[in-house]
Amino acid sequence: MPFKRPLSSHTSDDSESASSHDGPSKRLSSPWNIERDKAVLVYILRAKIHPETMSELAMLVENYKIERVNKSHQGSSVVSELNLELTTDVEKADVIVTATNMRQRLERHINWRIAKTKAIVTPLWLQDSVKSGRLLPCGSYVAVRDSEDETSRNQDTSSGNSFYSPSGAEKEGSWQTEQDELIDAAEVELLSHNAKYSCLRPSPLVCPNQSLVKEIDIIRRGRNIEGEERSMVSYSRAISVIKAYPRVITEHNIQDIRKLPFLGEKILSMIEEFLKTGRITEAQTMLADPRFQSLSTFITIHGIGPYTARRLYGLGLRTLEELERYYEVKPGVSDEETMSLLDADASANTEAAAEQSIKIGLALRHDLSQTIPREEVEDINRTIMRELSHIQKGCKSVIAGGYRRGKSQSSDVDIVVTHTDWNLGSQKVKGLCRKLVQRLHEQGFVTHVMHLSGFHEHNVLRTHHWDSLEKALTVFVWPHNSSQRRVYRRVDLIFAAPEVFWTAVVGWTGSTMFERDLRLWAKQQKGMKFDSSGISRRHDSKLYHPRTERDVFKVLGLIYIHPTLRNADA
Ligand code: 8DG
Ligand code: CA
Ligand code: CA
Repeated sequence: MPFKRPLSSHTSDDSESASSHDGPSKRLSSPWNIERDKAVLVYILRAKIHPETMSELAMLVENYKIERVNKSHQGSSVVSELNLELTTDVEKADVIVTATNMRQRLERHINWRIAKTKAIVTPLWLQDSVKSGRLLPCGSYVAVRDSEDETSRNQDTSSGNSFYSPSGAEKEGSWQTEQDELIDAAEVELLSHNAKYSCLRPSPLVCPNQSLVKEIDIIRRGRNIEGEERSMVSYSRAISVIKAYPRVITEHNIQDIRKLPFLGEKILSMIEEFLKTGRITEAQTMLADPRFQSLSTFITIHGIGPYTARRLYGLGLRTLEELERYYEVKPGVSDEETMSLLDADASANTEAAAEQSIKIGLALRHDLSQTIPREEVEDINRTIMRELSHIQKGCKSVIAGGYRRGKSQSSDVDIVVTHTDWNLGSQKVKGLCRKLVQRLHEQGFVTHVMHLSGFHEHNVLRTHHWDSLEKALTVFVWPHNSSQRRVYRRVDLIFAAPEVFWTAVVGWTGSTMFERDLRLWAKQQKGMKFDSSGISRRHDSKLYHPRTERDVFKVLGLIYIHPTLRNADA
């Protein structure tokens, strides 16, 4: 669950009026009830935390503090509001960070009477908060099950983070957004960072070796744009293994790293080079290569994949301005007849549609390349679900993608929708995607549709669960704030029948490598087929209809992994 924030926290005017109303000393930065400029005091309980991890956590706070102070002295306008201080006095602490998940164990070190007045969270909360530069909602990071109530009360009383608790009219049940599970520390302990499949490993958003991961990712990107698929997957695998490794890699523990899966001699020597120099020569050479630069830039445009990027490069094109001229696009202007897609055949996957999609992506690239903060992602979901409730009551949604994995900024919004009626929902969502996009267009929210696909008729040559998803890749804009410049956002809408809703949510939550390994695990270890639109058993085509996300993992014979631990990519 999230921190409470003022309803209109994104406008500076509102925060000013809040302070003049309440007086600055009363203005609260969060429901922790900590005054705005006061630091959040963090007590890290040593028990069960490896000494190395302990010092990493402490360093994390200290380095962050130094960076924040420096920025503030330099008069930077991006000084984070997150103000953390370590304390060794648990009584003074606002938050207790612990790897212990049992109340009895915690009580061996801290009096419960004191502990229960604090937020008690896992180390991941600290790592993710520092990474995102804000006090993250604690609900998903509750460490001790017994403390859930206390933790919620101590830091967090408001509605939706990755879910939205309807208020006012929405409470009447016309639509809802699903709540995410909490992290269960005991369950996380059952996972192993040595496992061969990333769906068996806990992979945090930011890992202790993040700068190494970023460097290797440059080489992975190089392989991707050149179409070297096998090599790209090898680098993706290596990255995913490092993402799950829980300690900082140093020259002293490199022997441990040698035991991890998928790290061949070449990668190991790159890691050694990185440890010595902070760089990998091959990555740096790539960054300096004009071809790498052009192709990397081209694939940032929606609709341009590596293959098209190489074709355009082959035509002598090098910059986005040259692409604009080639496609006869004016920046910021896109009055393509894209809405005609609404009338076109559902599977209009023609070359013309692909080119149209590139033209839109190119024209709107300045907006579409901007990331979207979590609050706006939630606003977009709320708005879309409100519009949907005018067409069909009783639907529910989950915001999937990177948002669900805990990213503070998303490049687009992925919303998976179904109907709450288990028996009749399938009929009720049929055709809804197209109707919703039509309505959103009429209301001025959707300006373009890059792709629209409907339910396919049953086709015996396909496995049947391919029939069950409807999908619209759209461009969304806030229509009514004429005082501000409108910003175009990419929004993916996915409609699923109730029986495949949770497989769709798992499939669209990612990350990409996590998904790849889920499919591989299902096939190699379970004789099953998994994709966003369903799970089936290969030998008799039996279909599974999981009722919860946990059920998806259970059917696949996997320990549940919280979405924030599915960050198996860089
Ligand atoms: P971000 O860059 O958007 O912040 O990160 P992301 O949310 O992880 O990336 P994404 O490109 O929006 O992809 C989200 C997940 O959705 C990812 O795991 C892959 C999956 N996905 C697509 N396209 C499709 C598709 O056409 N079908 C299915 N089943 N899954 C898809 O991106
Ligand atoms: Ca996304
Ligand atoms: Ca997406």
